[in-house]
Amino acid sequence: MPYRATRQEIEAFEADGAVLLKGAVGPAWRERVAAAIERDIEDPGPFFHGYEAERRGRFHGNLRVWQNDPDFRAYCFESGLPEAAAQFFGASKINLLYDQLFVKEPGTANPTRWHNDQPYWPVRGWQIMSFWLALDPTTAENGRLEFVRGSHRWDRWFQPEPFGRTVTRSYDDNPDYEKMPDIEAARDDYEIIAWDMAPGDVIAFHALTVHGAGGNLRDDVRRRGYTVRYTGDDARYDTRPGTAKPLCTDALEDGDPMDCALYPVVWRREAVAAA
Ligand SMILES: O=C(O)CCC(=O)C(=O)O
Repeated sequence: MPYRATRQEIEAFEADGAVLLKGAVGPAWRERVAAAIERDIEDPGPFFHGYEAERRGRFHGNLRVWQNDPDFRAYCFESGLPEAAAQFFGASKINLLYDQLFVKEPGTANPTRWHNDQPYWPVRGWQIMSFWLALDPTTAENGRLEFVRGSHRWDRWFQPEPFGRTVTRSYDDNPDYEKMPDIEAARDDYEIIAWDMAPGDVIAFHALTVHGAGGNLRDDVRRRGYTVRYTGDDARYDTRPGTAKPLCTDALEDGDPMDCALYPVVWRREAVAAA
């Protein structure tokens, strides 16, 4: 069954830029995603961006994994999250932007730096969001996500930087972007929101919401997160500098609607109405 966002969840998303969807993903999907994660760790697809941890542990990151594994693909297309995205925006059409893995094995102390996502992505528009699925119990001790409440409405675009010291991927400078302030050093100046999560809980958040995560300081619990990102009616391909190269495509020109093989349409209101 597609997840049905409540009015309160939609209002919280609009006001805060992030909302917890308790138990949004059931055990059958979780099992399929968890098995696909192990397959990707064993034999990563081409956009692997993991790194050895500073002391112990290991971080496995990868993106566009839906193109390598039928179970990731099925989750992105059929899990009901596209329809949930349509509910959050009142959209008539949803495209898959991409999916991404963030696995912090026990003891991986590296935090996820504070950032907002849209500066990394070659897309403009407001209807752009992510769903971060927890596969493990996730708390402050093993790297739960944190969000700056309402920061999606700042209209501030922060210069992308690589995640993790050993990652060589770089981003072109964009003169219209600004440097991310040191939020960690001034946490009291921001209203930071976070939720402990159980497996199957999802956080829905806007592409401009500033967020980060702690390291996994537990020895006994993994922290497997799997994010799927969708765009709605007003999204247009954007060739501005500074975006992630694996998300750029020659199939689109600046200003085009997203529809193409890389960004497939995964939900349409008229198709649902016709059915
Ligand atoms: O899981 C993490 O540590 C980071 C997740 C994230 O930044 C995202 O999904 O946009």
